[in-house]
Amino acid sequence: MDMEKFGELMKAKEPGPWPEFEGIRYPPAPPFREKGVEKALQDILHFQSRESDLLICTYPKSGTHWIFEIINMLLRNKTELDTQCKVSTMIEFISDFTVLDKLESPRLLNSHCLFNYLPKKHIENGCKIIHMIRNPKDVCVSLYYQFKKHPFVDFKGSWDDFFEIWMSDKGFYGSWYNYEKEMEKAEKLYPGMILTCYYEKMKKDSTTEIKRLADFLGIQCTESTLKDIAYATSFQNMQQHNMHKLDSSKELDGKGFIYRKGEIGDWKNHFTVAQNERFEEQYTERFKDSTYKLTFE
Ligand code: PPS
Repeated sequence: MDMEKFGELMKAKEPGPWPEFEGIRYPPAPPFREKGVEKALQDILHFQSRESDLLICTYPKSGTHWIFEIINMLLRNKTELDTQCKVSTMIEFISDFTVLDKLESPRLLNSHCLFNYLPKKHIENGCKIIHMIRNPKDVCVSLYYQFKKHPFVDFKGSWDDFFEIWMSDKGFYGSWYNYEKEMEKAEKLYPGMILTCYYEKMKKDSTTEIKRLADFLGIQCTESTLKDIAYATSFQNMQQHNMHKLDSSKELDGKGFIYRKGEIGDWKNHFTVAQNERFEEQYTERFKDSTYKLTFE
């Protein structure tokens, strides 16, 4: 979809009650508002996938824009940032899927929806999924800034208020735990179909992680190209060059929430000792059986 049109659609409505379905809140994107969440999710399930489609799956604020650019560069064998914004291929933000018909294969799609709501055909075809995961404390902080700065979310609360929203699983797309556990289950059920990338590993050693990604996608890449991609997709470079892409919050203070800080451990600047203890307790309880090993600094 044309970015200007998308921006207009988002602006056309006053902030209203957040779309909700089965106890899960969704962002006020056009399809959720126009069709209702249930119908929008059904449409995604029946989306006509191509066998060559690639799908990036993330819980919000886990590095979606970052991995989108990396994969785009690998696919195009280029080291320039894409002119498209990742939201233009974000399936739950698209009201009419025919806009995706015009895209050349392989199409690079993305979604924050739970695994069970991803296009059935994509799964049946055994098409590749790239899943990025980030430590939930930093996800929580990043989401707080999105809530605070996104004019269509209209969140006027404090960090303490947002922390409670997170703890009660009331952020967008439901609980982080639920999302990641569903993805982990799917990874076991469909061996070889899903590659999980860790935000923190990507940050600490981008070249090695990009090589792992290239291998998964079956793309040959020289060491020098890998390094160039790592440089081009560094936070500083993406922040400097991608700010013009849809990030409505930049109008507020010249800084957006999509390319905010891009660091590991910003949670330490927000969590109180008591909040950290409560978070740790919940994390230990709800994520104890997970094979995903996350680092927080
Ligand atoms: S969204 O809106 O849910 O799609 O956001 P998403 O892109 O998943 O996540 C946004 C956070 O990712 C950070 N980011 C990066 N980190 C490191 N390197 C690069 N290149 C990069 N690009 C984006 C971005 O800054 C957001 O995290 P925070 O902690 O808020 O800065």
